[in-house]
Amino acid sequence: MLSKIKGYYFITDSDLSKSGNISDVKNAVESGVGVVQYRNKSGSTKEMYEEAVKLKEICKNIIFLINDRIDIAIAVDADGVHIGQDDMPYKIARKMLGKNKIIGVTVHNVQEAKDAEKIGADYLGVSPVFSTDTKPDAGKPAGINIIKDIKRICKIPLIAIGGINLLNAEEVVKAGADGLCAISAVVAKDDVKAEIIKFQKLF
Ligand code: 3NM
Repeated sequence: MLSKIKGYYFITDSDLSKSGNISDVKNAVESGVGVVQYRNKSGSTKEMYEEAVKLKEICKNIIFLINDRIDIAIAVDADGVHIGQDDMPYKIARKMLGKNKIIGVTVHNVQEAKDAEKIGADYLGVSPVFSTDTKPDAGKPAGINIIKDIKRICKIPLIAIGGINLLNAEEVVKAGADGLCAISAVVAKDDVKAEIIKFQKLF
């Protein structure tokens, strides 16, 4: 299952989306992505649960992850979660989810990457590579070299995120990223599927 964590990695963003998460995720699945992460920072728990149920059905043949909300992941039997440095600690998340679920961890530097791999993370989200308006609290851009530095010492898949678009994505892939996520460069566009396919061609 982990071998699907590569290439273009889709994350929902209903604030930026033109046609909504359900339509975006259908497009992502149709364009052949291996993983979808449901990220919702504003909905109620009930709204999130109900949307996650629908998205999980659409993603039944690919990896379906939930951002941050371990309770929602358990409730809908998602394939796993993606957690940040300020979310539930990895060890507790693992205890709650069990050993068979996927846990990805956001890291901002080499030390966090080493720690996440050592503790058992299944993949790394390296962020923010470039400056982003999509996540106002993402922090200072790490720059392209962070990908090379982490790739040199970590074996688990590395997904780059933050300010990635079609102008800089090739550089991200060349630096060694196994996958990348570009939210605004995809979700805010009229033809989500066409944009995803452009990114997938880089791998
Ligand atoms: N997480 P865009 S940056 C969801 O730094 C997310 O952890 C980040 O959006 C992090 O591709 C980010 O539009 C948003 O820059 C990325």
